[in-house]
Amino acid sequence: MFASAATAPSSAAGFNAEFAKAVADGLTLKRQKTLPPSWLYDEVGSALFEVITVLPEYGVTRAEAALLDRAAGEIIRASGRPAHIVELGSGTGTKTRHILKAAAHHHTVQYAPIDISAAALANCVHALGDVMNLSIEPIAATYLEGIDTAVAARKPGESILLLFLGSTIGNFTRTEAASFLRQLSKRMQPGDYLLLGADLVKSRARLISAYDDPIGVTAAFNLNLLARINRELEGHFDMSLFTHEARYNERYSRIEMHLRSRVDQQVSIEALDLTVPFRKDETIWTESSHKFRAEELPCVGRRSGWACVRQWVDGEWGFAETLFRKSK
Ligand code: AVJ
Repeated sequence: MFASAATAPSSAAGFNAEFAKAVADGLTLKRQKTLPPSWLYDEVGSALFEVITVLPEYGVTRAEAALLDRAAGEIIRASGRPAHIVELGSGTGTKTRHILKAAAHHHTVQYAPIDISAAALANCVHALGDVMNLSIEPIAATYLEGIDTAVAARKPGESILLLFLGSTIGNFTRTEAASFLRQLSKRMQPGDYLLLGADLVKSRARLISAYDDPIGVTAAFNLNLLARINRELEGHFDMSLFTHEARYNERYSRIEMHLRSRVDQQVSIEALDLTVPFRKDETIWTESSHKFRAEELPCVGRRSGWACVRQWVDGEWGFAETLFRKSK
């Protein structure tokens, strides 16, 4: 009676109409059931993702952090010492710290992390609160809405450096990525820059172990999506009846994460008034993670209103940081 509200896990969150709609839409598709990857990141999923970033098999985050550590000064100089830094997604700030410190070395810099998760923004503000000469203005919104807000705060003559790090771009198909970059370009002014972090194509074996690690953290990260449906939408998924699967699709050079049903089964989701049938071996496709060739990235930008200024590549893991200037 008394302590229940205080002790209930905050992940036993309330009803989210957008999540409900995404689940109802994705699990009633006739051919391939799918769920968008953004829903992997509730409180539990975000904590599991943090663990993924330190796994020896997942080199993405380490490679990017090392690149940004090494190149931060050059990036800031090459982007004309921007007065504003706007980041799509707030992460924990560990990678961004290098850039912010380099940018705020000579003058005060405004930093606007954009994230739909208020909890993620709070973590970010806390993590970066100690960087000198930095004014942090978090924006709780979708990426494009957030950019509109951030752009409105700029004064004449001040330029913006947009950060889109971590290979989040990889969640888009190549067509979607190009149109998203075009949307970004449209919102920017001449003299603005974009720094894009993208994971590169590497051997199938390395990719598979990065997305199907031996201690099962990525499996837990993926299965948590079903647990989230149970928590938030009164679902009845039995996690032991699904297995995590990471496939490499050579044709599109992307990892595809799935949850595979071990048996024929019916799963009810009470809050949606829905019963979902699964055949044995049928899957829910939960994420795509596209891998790029370093030379491909300047071309993608060029077709979407961004001219490549410079690229930094980590050859050990295979990760690229590409700096673009708004073209037209
Ligand atoms: C955060 C989308 C870049 O695709 O590598 C990590 C997410 N999924 N392991 C990625 C993820 C499984 C990650 N991104």
